[in-house]
Amino acid sequence: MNTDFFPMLQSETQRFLEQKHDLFIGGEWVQPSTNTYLNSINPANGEILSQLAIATEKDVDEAVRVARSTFENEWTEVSAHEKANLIWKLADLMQRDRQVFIELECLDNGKPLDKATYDVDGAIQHFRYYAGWADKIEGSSFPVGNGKVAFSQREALGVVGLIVPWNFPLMISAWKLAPALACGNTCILKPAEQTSLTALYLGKLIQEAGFPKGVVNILTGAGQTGELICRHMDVDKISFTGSTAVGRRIMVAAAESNLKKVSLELGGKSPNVIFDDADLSKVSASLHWSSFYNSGQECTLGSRIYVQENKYDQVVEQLIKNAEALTIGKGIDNPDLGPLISLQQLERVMGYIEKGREEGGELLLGGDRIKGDLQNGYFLSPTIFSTKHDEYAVVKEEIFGPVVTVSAFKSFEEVVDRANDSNYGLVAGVWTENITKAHQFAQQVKAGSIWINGYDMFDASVPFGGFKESGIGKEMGKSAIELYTQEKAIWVALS
Ligand code: TXE
Repeated sequence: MNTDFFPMLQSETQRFLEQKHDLFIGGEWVQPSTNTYLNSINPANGEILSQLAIATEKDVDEAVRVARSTFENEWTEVSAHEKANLIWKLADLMQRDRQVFIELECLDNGKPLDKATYDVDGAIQHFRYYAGWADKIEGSSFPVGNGKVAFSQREALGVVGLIVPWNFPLMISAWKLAPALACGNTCILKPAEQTSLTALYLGKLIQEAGFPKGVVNILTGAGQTGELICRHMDVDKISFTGSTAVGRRIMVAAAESNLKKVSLELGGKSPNVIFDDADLSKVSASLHWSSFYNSGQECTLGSRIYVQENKYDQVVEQLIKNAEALTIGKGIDNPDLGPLISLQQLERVMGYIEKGREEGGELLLGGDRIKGDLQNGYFLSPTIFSTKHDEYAVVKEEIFGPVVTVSAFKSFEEVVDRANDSNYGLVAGVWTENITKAHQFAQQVKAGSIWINGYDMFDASVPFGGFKESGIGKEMGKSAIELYTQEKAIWVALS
């Protein structure tokens, strides 16, 4: 670890980085059974940042055993009010150590400091929001009559596996952990192998908050560890965010084991549509962010831009200008864009850029790895392709890097068809000052969220999740309560 890289870190962050990180099972930090660790790399300089335990089958078995026992014997006995207090206390501790989380996220993932701050604050908001839900999970009663009474209650599922990707490590952990706990489950959290530090630090605070041991267990490791959790016969549910390919494997694993419940938040290839009656000053303030936020590593990226033909040149010129002005650098220096997460991801994205060129896309900007001071990190310049065909791989497939395509359209009907011409259906953006047109678009486009005259609008209270191959189930809001509970109907015969 090169400490010159981050001379001004909080001492708590420094201390945490210097540790070798073990597994969190039954409220204790334990070595992995085979004593093997993986190196997690700082994406801004390619150097080793931390060492993470690899959880094996034996470790997964032990974590599930403890989680089951805690669920049956202790957590179920804790009142809903007390669960709410514990979750709220965890949020307070996160607030206290907010700066440590920000620094860890920024180093581990490469995020700019202000974007890491947004994530940490969002994660804290999630814990507070779901603390509020813990004692409000209600059932229904049904007017069956005929000398009978019927009502339902929502119960925890039991042991849930929460598998998290590397693009929003703490935020997505919170999206899953907060409702799972509020609903009364015990949890096995599996962060991504590239970015486990904030989840592990959260483990320290879970210990301090006083949750019963074994309510939250944190297993680090690569995909094999995730697969073991998904195939385990005593795990009741998997909540996964990641690639569509792994999402399919998880459904197979669930089907081939105990038919555990599965919810998936997968990829996207989202259309961002600009009509000629849009307020172009609003578009200009947003379009470079919806195209390149988190260096394009976000499932909601507005990666297919469609501009109505008579405003095409103007919008594209402004987008290029704004994208050129984006600063690129190490997250800790708070640029606009940080590095990609890994060399593998960089190569994958560069491969798409090459393919885009070969297919006949016109490269309007970027396409290059950044050299000079940043050459050891995984930095890529914002890249814009103008495309004439929607069949190009760069238009069809999720790239997950700072690469967008732009093309012109003539009519409302045409652009709705093109927006819907995708296996994905996560989100869609639309820009117009005509409220009727905006609502018609929202009705006709098949996506889980529609953003009108804005982009990447999120709140803990609003459901989020994809249509089509973008996923199954909705996270956030009241919807997540349904994801982490099951409804039991109870009948009474009165005579
Ligand atoms: O994701 P993976 P990767 C997309 C994006 C990206 C591509 C590849 O297109 O380029 O996926 O990224 C765990 N059983 N998204 O390969 O493999 C893994 O350890 C159970 C979109 O890094 O899906 C990690 O914790 N778990 C996305 C998590 O799954 C398994 C965010 C995600 O890794 C597993 C990330 C298995 N067989 C990537 N294999 C989004 N929707 O935001 C891996 N994992």
